[in-house]
Amino acid sequence: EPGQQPLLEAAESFVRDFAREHPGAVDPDVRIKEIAAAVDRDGTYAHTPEELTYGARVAWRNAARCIGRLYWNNLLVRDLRHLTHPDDIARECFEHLRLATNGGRIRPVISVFAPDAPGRPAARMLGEQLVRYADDPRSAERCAVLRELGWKGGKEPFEVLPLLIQAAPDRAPEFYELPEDAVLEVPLTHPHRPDFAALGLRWYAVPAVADMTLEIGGISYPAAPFNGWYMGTEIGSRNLADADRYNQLPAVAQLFGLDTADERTLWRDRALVELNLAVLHSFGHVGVTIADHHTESTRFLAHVEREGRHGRAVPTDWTWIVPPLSGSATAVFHRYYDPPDPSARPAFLHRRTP
Ligand code: HEM
Ligand code: NRG
Repeated sequence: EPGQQPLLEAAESFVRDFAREHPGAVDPDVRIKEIAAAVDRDGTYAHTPEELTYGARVAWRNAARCIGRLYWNNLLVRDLRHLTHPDDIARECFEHLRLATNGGRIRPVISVFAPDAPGRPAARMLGEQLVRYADDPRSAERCAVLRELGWKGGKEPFEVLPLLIQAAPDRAPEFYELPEDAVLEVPLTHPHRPDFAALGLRWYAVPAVADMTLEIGGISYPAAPFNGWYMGTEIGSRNLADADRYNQLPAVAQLFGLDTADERTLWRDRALVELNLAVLHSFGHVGVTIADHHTESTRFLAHVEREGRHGRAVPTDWTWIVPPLSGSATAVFHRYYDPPDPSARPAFLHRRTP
């Protein structure tokens, strides 16, 4: 049927990539015929567990904005394709966080729930990440939806928001409070300033992106939350520092007695360094994995090297890879990269959150 041409083409291209990178594992022509028959019968097809694992890992490998790709082949892939009900998805998201947290030794994990099927769009998560705070301006929309659904929380600073899961695009979402044992958090302290703790800052241990669709071989998995560990600058230079996020640079500057009346004292820059230092120090202090931007930059260049030895390009978005602190002092600043390829698949794709 002509409407299925793009799906079959995408599936064939994926199966050939899989076969090329797994010599001897499958005969791609046999597998492609099998898929064509399934698509003819059902309008869709199912990945084998091996294809799913490979597909999720290559989607990470293809993420042009991600500096953490050195470990793409170690992603732990949880095959939860049999789950469609929000209650089950919520329960397994809690378990995802426990597995990923691993007592502080963060493990990269993805949980893949049921894919979209013809005429049957799958469940999806509303909200950017599994863990987010109610008073973070980035969460305003999720907060508003939660309140409409009757959620009464969000009065304290750094309150963890419930998950919001929609069974289908035309269904009202349901919400689920995260159990305490699923969310590890780190109170921020500074290596030389005991009074830093009084700022009352904290952040969660596991960045688990929940609002991107994983696309493999023409199949869309809208509920496929994934996590690695944090790079310190994400928290210290952006989440807590951006004027439209927690906007903490003035408070940090005041604590350190910096002159904020004159831009040329570089009080913003000095406050950024102290805040970033506090983030790395605090995570280290409580034994939670976090990367500094110099180390993660060096790792990324090792990744580019190794991929080159395998004859693969590393499509990269310079503007996202260069860290938002001391860019030119990191190794990734001083070169150009293969351009991002928006048509590369498998991929994590942004979708509009309704
Ligand atoms: C983006 C680091 C693991 C997929 C990013 C960014 C950083 C980063 C710093 C930019 C984020 C921003 O500026 O907001 C890391 C580190 C990891 C890791 C240190 C440790 C292992 C992963 C994993 C996946 C992944 C496991 C998927 C399986 C992505 C994607 C983006 C991204 C798709 C782009 C997100 C967007 O467009 O909003 N990563 N990452 N990363 N990462 Fe990673
Ligand atoms: N900047 C966001 C997180 C985006 C993804 N970053 C990662 N991903 N490290 C923030 O919350 O600050 N990951 O999968 O590890």
